[in-house]
Amino acid sequence: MKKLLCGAALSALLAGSNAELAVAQTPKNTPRTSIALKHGAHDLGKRTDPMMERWRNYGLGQFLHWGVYAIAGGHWEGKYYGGAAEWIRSWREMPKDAYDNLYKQFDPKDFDAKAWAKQAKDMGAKYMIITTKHHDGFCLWPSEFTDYDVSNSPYKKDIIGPLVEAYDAEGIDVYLYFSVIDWNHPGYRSVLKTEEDREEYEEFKEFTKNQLVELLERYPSTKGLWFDGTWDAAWKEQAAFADELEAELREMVPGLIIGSRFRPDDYGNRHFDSNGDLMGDYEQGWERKLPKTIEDVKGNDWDCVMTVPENQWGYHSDWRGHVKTSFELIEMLVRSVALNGNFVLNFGPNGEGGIRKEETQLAAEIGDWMDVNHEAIYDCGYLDWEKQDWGYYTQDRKTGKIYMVVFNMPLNGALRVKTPDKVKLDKVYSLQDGKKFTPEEIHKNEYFIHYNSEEKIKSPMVIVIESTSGEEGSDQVYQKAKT
Ligand code: H79
Repeated sequence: MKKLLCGAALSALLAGSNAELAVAQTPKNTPRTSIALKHGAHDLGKRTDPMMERWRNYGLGQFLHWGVYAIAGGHWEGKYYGGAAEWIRSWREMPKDAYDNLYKQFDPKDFDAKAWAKQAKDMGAKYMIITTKHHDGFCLWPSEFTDYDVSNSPYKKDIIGPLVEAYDAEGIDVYLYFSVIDWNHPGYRSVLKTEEDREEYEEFKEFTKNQLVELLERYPSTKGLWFDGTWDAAWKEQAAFADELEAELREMVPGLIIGSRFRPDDYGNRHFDSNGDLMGDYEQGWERKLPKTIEDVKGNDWDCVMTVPENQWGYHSDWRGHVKTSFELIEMLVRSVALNGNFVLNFGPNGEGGIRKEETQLAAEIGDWMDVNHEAIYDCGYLDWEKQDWGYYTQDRKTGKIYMVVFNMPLNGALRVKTPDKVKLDKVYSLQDGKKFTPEEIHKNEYFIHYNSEEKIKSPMVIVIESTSGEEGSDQVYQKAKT
């Protein structure tokens, strides 16, 4: 430890007087409490205030990636770009200058904030995250601090305001996505190599702060900020700045929710500080991937953000490769909830502001399932019963009701349930039609719930268990074999 601190002090000396320049290398996941940090995690454990409780119980969210990249739609001069559509500016074949002039065509005739909000509501989303500014720097709100915004496009009008209003009206909480990477700002750097870089980056930091304050002032009903593009070496040096800025933003909106993807710690570690503690209100590292077990989430809140194709966030007119089905997405949603997380599904509207038919179809299918089964999602989380191959358990945090969400029905219709000691299954019934099941006790703490219907199951089915923790049953029937 002494060595590391000396290293930090030394690099501070070498880099100049500013302590925040001192990004020493520490191994990831250093055992906790070994390192004194000024800018590590400030509060350990989960937040329990009403705003965070609300966040925790959302279950399903919607992500919206929209910007001038939607105009290109993954193509430039007839050539297909296979990368993520919102990254097309970084493609060798597309001149930066051509990209930076796309905003002159931004005039989305089909944009209808209310229609988007209605669709999200019908899908069952409880919150929405909108890209106010992606890495390209184009702002979907009229910003006082740059000309590269929607007010200078032919559309002229604010996009964020109407979205906030429309989603608020549907009772869907709005979160603002903000990319710290900004390819348009002259002071932005991914690495700080020279003194001049550092000077210019100071202006960029001021600009970043101004824009964030501006967003919260303009849209005070914002529930949280979803940061992105914070992995650069330059940003990893900004522990003190980011820490102070985060505190200021939290001060502006009481209860504001910020995940682990914003600030680095004193040593440039991200998400988890040098002592292994989560920085921010929830873990924000589950992008296009999901945890497998409850151990993977380390007792933290978390969200998973997911694309419909493999890796397209912004609109790409030509999706290639596997496109996820509603069955797969519902499984991801249920797995997220079963492991105490939220699942956020991405939509990439096109350059005219229309939502493509594949996404509309998926939203409708998920919505149909949620109409019947939302009880197994909202307010639900992890249940400490042994996982079975048929699917996932979730449990309502308030009522204690247990939900079996069945994705793989056994050929014989016998769904195995293993309970902890002393648990009694009082009532077992189908969520869809209330039809009762009589569990067959096959061993101590082990049952079959027999699904015998001839009807073909078309979508994941939910069985509700109401249980009590009662007396231990007699052991006489279940004698262990001597072997
Ligand atoms: O906004 C979405 C993405 O654009 C952004 N975060 C989500 C929410 C993001 N995902 N990954 N990255 C940014 C890191 C960039 C990875 C890259 Fe690449 C690999 C950039 C260049 C190579 C992916 C593949 C993008 C272009 C090609």
